[in-house]
Amino acid sequence: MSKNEFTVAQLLDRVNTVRVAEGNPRVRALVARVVSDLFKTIDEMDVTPDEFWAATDWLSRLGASGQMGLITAGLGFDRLLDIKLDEADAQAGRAAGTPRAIEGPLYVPGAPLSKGEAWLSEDSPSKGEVFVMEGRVLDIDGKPVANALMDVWHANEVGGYSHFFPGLKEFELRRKIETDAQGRYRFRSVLPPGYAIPPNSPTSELFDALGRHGHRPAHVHFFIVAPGLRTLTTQINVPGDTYLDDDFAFATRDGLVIDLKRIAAPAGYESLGIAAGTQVALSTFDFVMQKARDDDEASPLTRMARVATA
Ligand code: MBD
Ligand code: FE
Repeated sequence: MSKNEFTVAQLLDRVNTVRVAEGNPRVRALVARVVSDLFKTIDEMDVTPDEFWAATDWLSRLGASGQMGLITAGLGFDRLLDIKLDEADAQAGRAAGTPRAIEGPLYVPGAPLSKGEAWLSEDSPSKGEVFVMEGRVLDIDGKPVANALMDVWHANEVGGYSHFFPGLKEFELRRKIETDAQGRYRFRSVLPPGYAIPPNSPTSELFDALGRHGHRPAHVHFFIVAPGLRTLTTQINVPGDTYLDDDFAFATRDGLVIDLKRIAAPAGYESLGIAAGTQVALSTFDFVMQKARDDDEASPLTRMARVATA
């Protein structure tokens, strides 16, 4: 029998078993599974060499563009991971508190920190309705959480996020707010519109080929950390958006579409630059955090920071 002439099955077996060292068993098992599935896809769907090399070229361009996180969101992987966590929580009888929602690829660490409240659009040319969101951070027993650290970030009026979109200031529409002694937070910003994937990019290439749009409904991201509590990554949605139930990232959730009241502001918001009588879109929303089962669940690290320290 020849040592160097293979059938597909023999080649796959060689690829998946050849080694000179132990390596990492988990990585070995995962790569073996993925390679096996791809061999099968190529074999059963008669993938041509041109199709295969076009796919690798697209992946190379995707990596170089920094848009990997758009593709994982748009193909449902971010939401899949959340559904898996929700399922584990339901199994463990700990499905409670504010629902989690995807972090997305557009978080940036290091936003300015302030106590109790923040003005995300202060010193920024961002346009839009004056938006005020306020409430408390609570634990699942309803106890206010003082000194919780809340990162909040969202897009500007054209769907651009600072750091990723040209022309915005470094931390424009990004802040970190520490809740006060009563667990309260509040912020002023501009009400964001939706987001759309960049045109003429590896991401738009794929979604065009799939006949899909690349729109996310208007949303605001949150990442909340407090000692002993399970870190909460979530997102609120602005009601009424065309894409509310048709998010390209599949990340809208019941319970996270806020109520918005268009009112004339009462007194008490002057520190956010809002004189009484100013028209504002106001939302009151409490975030409810689970107890952490271990230190890892209370980790202050966002998803890519976790990878970097793993
Ligand atoms: C976003 O604003 C976002 O939140 C996600 C998940 C993907 C692309 C843009
Ligand atoms: Fe987003």
